[in-house]
Amino acid sequence: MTDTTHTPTPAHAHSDATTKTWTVAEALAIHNTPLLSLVHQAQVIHRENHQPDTVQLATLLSVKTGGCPEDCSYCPQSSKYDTAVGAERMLSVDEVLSKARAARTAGASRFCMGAAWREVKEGPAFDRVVEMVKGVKTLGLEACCTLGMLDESQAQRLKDAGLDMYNHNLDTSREFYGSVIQTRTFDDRLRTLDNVRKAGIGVCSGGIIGMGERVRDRVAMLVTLANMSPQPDSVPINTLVAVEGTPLEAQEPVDSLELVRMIATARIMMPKAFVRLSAGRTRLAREAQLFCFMAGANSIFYGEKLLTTPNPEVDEDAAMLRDAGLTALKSVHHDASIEASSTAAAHHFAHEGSDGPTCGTCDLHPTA
Ligand code: SAM
Ligand code: DTB
Ligand code: SF4
Repeated sequence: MTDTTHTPTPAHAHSDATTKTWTVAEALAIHNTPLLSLVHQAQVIHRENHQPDTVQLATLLSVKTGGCPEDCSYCPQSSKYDTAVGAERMLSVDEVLSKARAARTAGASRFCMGAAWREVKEGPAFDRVVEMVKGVKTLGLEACCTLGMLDESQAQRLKDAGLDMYNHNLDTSREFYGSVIQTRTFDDRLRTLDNVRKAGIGVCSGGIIGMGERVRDRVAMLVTLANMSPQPDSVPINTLVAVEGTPLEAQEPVDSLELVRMIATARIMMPKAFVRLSAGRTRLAREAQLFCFMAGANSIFYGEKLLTTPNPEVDEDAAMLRDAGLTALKSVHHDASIEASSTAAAHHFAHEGSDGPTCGTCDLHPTA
């Protein structure tokens, strides 16, 4: 049970949130604030730091699925567990760029490529990822990768190819980490994040709730992230997708209000970060998703699949954003070609649900 009996901390008390050293006690106090006061504080901070009514759309693609040697208890791609996901061949650069083009047409500004690897190894597979990154940049999209552990020179190679962001999640607290993953350590994760940061690539790091951790573990993870210097640029908050065959297959789903608390706490502690409402959206009614946006989430994974599990349909998301008057964020890098992609998003949302002959601009929608 969440303790909601103490006095809420006023928003202005966290004005130095990006540079202060956070403690678990402070984070817990924020997290356990009465919900409406918590969401109000988070929304005030959100508006001071971000364009309101705007959501970043990032499309994910698994470029190398399954057969991973790691034992992450939540993951259907681990070869240690008997799940419906098997080891597949790596996609070609052309296959990936065709998916990236489709994501741009649908209105995404960021394209994130994932591989079920423990770590990057020099060789043809990594060379191919480098080509994928260059190609995605040529399309005017922001490029993100999540490939497991990286050393400094590999991070530099990705940076030279144009990589904007690297996703590498802490997943949970240092204390709970060993209950979820045994084949690598929390410090291994921190080392890769340092290598990413040193190369000048944006840091995307967050975690998963609903794995059996305590609230204390959730906020301790946020404390580690918020005490990084600088704080991460993006913080994905996933709720566990309990996949059959994984050790966590029988976990009870997280209550959506717990997710709202986690997002609001992340927003207050890391005012400038993009807080991404990540895996688990198919279980959320759109009202719950909008409550997450109220609490400071301003990014989603957009596209009918995450890596191996379903995500809401593009049309469903487009309708939710349209009905709430939310627009797709233009690139955070303000590149003219990316503006073109978000114009495509605006176009997609405007046409969504309208009747009439096919639109001459995109061939996808009826004209308004
Ligand atoms: N292999 C790389 C790694 O672990 O960093 C990259 C891909 S891995 C699938 C990326 C992240 O997806 C994990 O760190 C975890 O946070 C998230 N993830 C994986 N399976 C999940 C699940 N069943 N539910 C929620 N999030 C999940
Ligand atoms: C993140 O935090 N969540 C994404 C992305 N980063 C790579 C992955 C979610 C994966 C959910 C399970 C699956 O689809 O396999
Ligand atoms: Fe492998 Fe990443 Fe899945 Fe862990 S989360 S098993 S490292 S793909």
